[in-house]
Amino acid sequence: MTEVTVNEHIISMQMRWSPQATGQFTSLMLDLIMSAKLISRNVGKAGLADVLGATGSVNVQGEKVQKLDEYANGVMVYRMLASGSVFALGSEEIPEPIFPEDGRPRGQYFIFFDPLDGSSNIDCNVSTGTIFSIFRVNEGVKPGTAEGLLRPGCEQVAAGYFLYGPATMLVYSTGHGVHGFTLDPSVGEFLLSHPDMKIPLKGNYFSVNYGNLHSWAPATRNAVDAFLKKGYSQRYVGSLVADFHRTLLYGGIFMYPANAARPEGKLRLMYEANPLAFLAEQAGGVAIDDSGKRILDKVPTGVHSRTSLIIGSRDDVLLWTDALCSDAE
Ligand code: P6P
Repeated sequence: MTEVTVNEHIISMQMRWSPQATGQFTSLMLDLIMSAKLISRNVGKAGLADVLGATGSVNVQGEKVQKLDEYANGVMVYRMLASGSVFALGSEEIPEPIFPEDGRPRGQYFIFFDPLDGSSNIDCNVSTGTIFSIFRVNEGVKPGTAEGLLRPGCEQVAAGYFLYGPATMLVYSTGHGVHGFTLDPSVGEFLLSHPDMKIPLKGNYFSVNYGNLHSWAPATRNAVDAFLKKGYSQRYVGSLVADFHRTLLYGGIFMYPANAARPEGKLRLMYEANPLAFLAEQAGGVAIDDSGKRILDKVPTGVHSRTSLIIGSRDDVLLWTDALCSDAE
């Protein structure tokens, strides 16, 4: 089989779908890929170098910052700002968006990312990931404030994630299907391994943290239990990228409903729910919040807006919605 590198794939997609492109998006993606290779390298040697454990600080989310969070965020911020393709960037680890300094090259794209999702699992060698969401900046938006960046996910021009697992993978979409690449360490390249990914219309797995059972609303509990009654198997890694990747490949449903502690939901709209919802829909799946609203239609109120997330196979999300409504009757 002819081995296709991700660089070749991105350029072929640009030539096919955006012949008038300046190449700035391609350049941004290549800088993103280099960032992920560096993060993958450090995640991969976690137990052998002094990169495990927490830094002792707490981020804007109130979460303990792991040493690898800090490293991953530093690599992403440096390379995105140096790319010359970026108007602004927003990160889970940073309170407000960052803009290239005056006089530095500024591009037409802005990117939101979770530099190392699932990092609380890193010390026990569970898969983690980097999730990214890319928008084109609108005419007239001035740098310096988040105002022009808070756009609904349906306006993303690209989204994806890097999965640092037994293999390091990149799964991304520019709105023309979902494509998966696996890093071949022997050549240091991401090679096309999962062309045109489609999520099965129905799966046999449901993925939820049952530890939140007693803080769910009765309708939520009823909807989650519907999968138990249907004989689905439960899988929950506790690392969103890993749980979503399994759902994308095998089908099924991932649920993080609102609960008493998190009435607006736990996951972040801009750099967790939106990019995965973009991929899910491109792969023939569905992504809603637990009130049934399409994730990609939700207008963020802030860089770190949170949402509930119900995402996966079309028929399984329908089962959730039916169960929720049947309880309401
Ligand atoms: P809980 C990891 O911290 C994360 O943001 C996602 O990767 C993951 O899906 C979720 O939180 C797990 O949350 O409350 O089940 O531990």
